[in-house]
Amino acid sequence: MTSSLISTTLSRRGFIAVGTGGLAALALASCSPTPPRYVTPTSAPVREAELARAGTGRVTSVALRAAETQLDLAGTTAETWSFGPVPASTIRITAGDTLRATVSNDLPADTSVHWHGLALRNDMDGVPGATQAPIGAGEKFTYEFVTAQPGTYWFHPHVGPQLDRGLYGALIIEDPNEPLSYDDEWVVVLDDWLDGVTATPDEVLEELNGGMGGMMSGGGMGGNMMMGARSDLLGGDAGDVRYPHFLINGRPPADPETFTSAPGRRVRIRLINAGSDTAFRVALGGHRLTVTHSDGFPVNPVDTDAVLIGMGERYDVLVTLGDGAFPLVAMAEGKDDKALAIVRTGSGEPPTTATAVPELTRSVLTAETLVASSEVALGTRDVDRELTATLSGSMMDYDWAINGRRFDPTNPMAGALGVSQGERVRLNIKNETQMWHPFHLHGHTYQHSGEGPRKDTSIVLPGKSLSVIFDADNPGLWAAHCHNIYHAEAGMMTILGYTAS
Ligand SMILES: [Cu+2]
Repeated sequence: MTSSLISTTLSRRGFIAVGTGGLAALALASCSPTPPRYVTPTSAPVREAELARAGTGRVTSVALRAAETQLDLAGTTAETWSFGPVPASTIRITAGDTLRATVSNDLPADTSVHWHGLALRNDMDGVPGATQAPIGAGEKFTYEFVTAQPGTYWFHPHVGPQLDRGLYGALIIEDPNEPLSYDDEWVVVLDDWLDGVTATPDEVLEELNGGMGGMMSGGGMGGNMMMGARSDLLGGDAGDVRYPHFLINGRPPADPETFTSAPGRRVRIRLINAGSDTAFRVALGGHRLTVTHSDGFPVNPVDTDAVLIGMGERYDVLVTLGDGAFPLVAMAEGKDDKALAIVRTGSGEPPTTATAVPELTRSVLTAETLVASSEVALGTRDVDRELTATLSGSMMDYDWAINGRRFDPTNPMAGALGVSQGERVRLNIKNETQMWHPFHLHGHTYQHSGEGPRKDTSIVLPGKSLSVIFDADNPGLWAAHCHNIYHAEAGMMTILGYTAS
């Protein structure tokens, strides 16, 4: 083994990785005779990439306080963790400006904040074990970075299954030269909820880690594992976890948010799936949706009746409003339940979850049909490097993995995918499991092969492969993982590392 040599090299550079189990040197275990050295989050290439972003110098400062709280779900009180309200107050900033977010951790546990979808400086990506030490209980950490690309993003912790609590919010990066015209803009954050109602996310993870085998032998009978969630759109098994509530902007259907506008007005709706184990099928009763953006990046506009949105994905849609009161529904795919908000432009009884929404079963858009706008298409260029991420595992042993390896936070670079700065990279994501996975790459917005959309999170169906292209232009160590938080925590995660020259 030469890993000790490599960890010596890295520790001499002053870099220490911190896993959830405690301090650990960043050991680069590898079977090859000369394992690669990777650029570290605090290295010169990371600083140079940030300088190249040429920000405006204007700074937007926000304070995020993570703390224990109570969420009122139409009469059910849930003890949870959040950044104030659920979702957190939306952060808005203009592209090119610097976001300075000071996070105070008043939780009884480590935490962090990951800025989902942003090509930001690596040391601000919020992944303990790869890009920073966790923010300990009682500690503060200030994230500061240039927001280069306009679009719909969001933020959440990257520690354990904390994502499945109330610790999330939208991050909207406005385009100073916005090409779309619309009268109103609404942020719609979808979530599956159980924290403080039926279990905590940590209890769910423990139950799932026992696997279906453990459950059948009487091990984990917590009743949070869901079997038989079926969705044709997702190729079969839709999810692992049973949720008592599905929320839009933190509210259940019995106490829905009402968006008020007027007939004929054009609305931009920014849809964000902050769920942990649920894909949603979203429609607005009585309306067609025009999809304009996937994961923050523009696509050639497409009209549809509904969109399918996996965990971590975002879609922007434009709608011209009719006259009346309409249900904005997010059907929990395969789980026989839904989230609801109300759009009101005129008189009429408020819709409920019982209101028929025929749009849900008409045309349902998925990313495969989208084409990137020409201004964000990556363009033709020879591929310099081809990488494969094979997704494996099953419900039986809950042994989710990438390239045959379950992520080990004490040895995060083991099995890392290496790239060199400046390369055009093809990444083939092969799903060899019997379940769909929303694959997410940090720090980059790849393009689905061919003319496909720019995205950072993509649904990969069971038994299928997805090929994506990206330019390795953001040096550092970047997590790549399933955005089912329970799959990621069980091991379906790896690191994309830029090799040091
Ligand atoms: Cu998964």
